[in-house]
Amino acid sequence: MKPALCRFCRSELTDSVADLGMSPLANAFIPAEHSQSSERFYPLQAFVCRECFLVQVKDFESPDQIFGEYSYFSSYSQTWLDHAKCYAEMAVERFKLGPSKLIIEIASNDGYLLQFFKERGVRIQGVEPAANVAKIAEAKGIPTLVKFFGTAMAHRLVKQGSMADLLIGNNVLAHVPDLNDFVEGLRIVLANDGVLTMEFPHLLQTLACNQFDTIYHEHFSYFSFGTVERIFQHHGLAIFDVEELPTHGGSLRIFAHHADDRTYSSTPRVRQLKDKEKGAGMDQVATYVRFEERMKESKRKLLEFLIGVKRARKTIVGYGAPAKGNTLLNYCGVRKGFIDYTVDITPAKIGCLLPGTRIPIEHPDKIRETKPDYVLILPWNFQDEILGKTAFIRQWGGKFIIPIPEVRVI
Ligand code: JHZ
Repeated sequence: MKPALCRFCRSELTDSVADLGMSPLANAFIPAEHSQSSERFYPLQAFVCRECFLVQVKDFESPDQIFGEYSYFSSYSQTWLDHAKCYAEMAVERFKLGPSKLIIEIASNDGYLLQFFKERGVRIQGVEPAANVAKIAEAKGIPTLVKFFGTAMAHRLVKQGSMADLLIGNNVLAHVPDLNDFVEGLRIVLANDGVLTMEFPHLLQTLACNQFDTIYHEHFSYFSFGTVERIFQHHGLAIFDVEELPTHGGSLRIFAHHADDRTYSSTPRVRQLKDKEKGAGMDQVATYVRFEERMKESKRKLLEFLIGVKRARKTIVGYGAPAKGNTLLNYCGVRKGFIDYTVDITPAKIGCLLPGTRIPIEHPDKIRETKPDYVLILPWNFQDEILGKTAFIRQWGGKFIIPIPEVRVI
């Protein structure tokens, strides 16, 4: 079989970073009435490109199939809403955004972010391909175009006179199969003196913190700063500032503008981060390839721990039904013999089964009813918020299990 090609630079992909075996789509929750139906599994393996160091999985399903009806609603975490509000306040201040300015957000989801700009009277436009999610944003009064973003959409926006003074894309870059068309679209729709900010999980942290569960088919690509800078440069965009954020296990927020725009000069943080990545070996294939062994060892340790708990006749339930939890459980082969059920506050997930493992998703109240000995926190990125909400399990001696970077009990 011929090797696949890098979706950015078209080099052959020969180096595996993580082979997670066969997995279903991580957000394809199974409605209870389909519990007896079969489901599709796809190879889940990440490769690194030797030329541009873009880490990526092959695409097996179209974005339509993955995002057409989406079960992820950004507003179901207070931590994330607080983060969004904080960003909006910073952006209004730093980029002097008033009623004459237009903000376009790509992948605006349920309006979790644009609502804070709306409150401040700035003009807003959301772009969100999942109709069921966009409907919630529309109900909040956030105008939303229900379509995938790319050069076609960018030309359409420009034609109607909508060029972005601030263009935002949070946790969307990983979800784009045609990366070049997407980034070219960003360049087209960005006003001449506009600013683009994007947030995405930082590959350096993904590798360093063993976050193999964040690899799933919906995340087509995984980015270091160096690789994003290269992709942006190729499309006439220059990154002038960057922030390291604690969100989603360690993310970057980049600030970019047109390569010929001199409004902002590059901050020292750009050089510092490049040095940090070089120091971490992000320009060497060996750094990426090493990841696989650590991932395998994590699987063994988690299983060893869970087997010990079950042999001691203790009960374990999950907290959360995040996409990453489905990679973790499917890769480690953790099914109902270990976990009785998981809980989630997202109404669209409650009553469904997890893809692959078929673990039922219940309302969080079920934890108080069944008093489990252990609660496995699947969205470990929100562990502080979840630990706060479920501290009551201590009343009956319950404990929490955090699976990433290595299994840990608290
Ligand atoms: P969460 C998401 O991945 C989605 P996921 C997406 N694929 C992406 O790119 C990455 O983030 C970066 C629930 N919950 O965000 C809500 C509670 O029930 O970690 C969610 O179902 N109670 C676009 O899906 C899940 O947990 C709570 O108190 O891996 C969290 O999912 C909280 C805080 C959350 O990610």
